Amino acid sequence: MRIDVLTLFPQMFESPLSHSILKRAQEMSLVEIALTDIRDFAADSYRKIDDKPYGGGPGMVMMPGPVFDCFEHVQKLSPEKGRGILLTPQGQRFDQAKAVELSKEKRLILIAGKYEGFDERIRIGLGAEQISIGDYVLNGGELAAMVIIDAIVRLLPGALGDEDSAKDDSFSDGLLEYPQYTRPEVFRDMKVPDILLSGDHAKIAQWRKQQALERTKKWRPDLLKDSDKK
Ligand code: 6GU
Repeated sequence: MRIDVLTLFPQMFESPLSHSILKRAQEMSLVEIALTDIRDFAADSYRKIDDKPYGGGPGMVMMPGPVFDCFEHVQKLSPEKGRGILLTPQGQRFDQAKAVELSKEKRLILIAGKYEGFDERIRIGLGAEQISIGDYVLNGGELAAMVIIDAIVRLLPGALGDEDSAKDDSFSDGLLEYPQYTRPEVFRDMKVPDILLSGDHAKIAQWRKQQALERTKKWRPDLLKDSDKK
């Protein structure tokens, strides 16, 4: 998979991309992540990429020229056309189902902008879908892009090492994850449930399913309502 990110702050991505699973997935060539600075496509020597909104109002709006030029340049960097995604709080909410869907693409082109917004012609002209990571406002799309990259890359076959570990995650079956324990058997008077020490794998699987269901009911009943609708 190839992921291109168009951003005004490519350096923000350095640390998240150079640690842990994201680092290893790139080293293993499961994913190639390329960052392009939108400011390199500014038309003037001041490297201006935003301007005051027509009609007045606070903040600055990203100009269409640099984003279009940057997008068209990036698209040519690889033969695969790619699925364009605009990161904006007005987008469709990102969730695990979306992560699974996007993890099957050959190429994604993520466009991170300033929170005040994009000139409307960017959305219309690029025909990109809009994605938000939740109902709150971030200063820009960069952190959202990193969240999306992280959620997608861990789903790529081989990324986690242990093939089964993504399947058991919270949300992958619409439920929260069952409780996990490791050594020691007793910690500050809290004991690991006997069933997990029993060696009875069928009973353990049944117990885990039950636990997952109970904690979802208690902590995230909205998830159960969602799954009724499907
Ligand atoms: Cl994708 N961008 C911004 N600026 N804020 C957000 C967001 C994206 N998703 C949630 N809040």
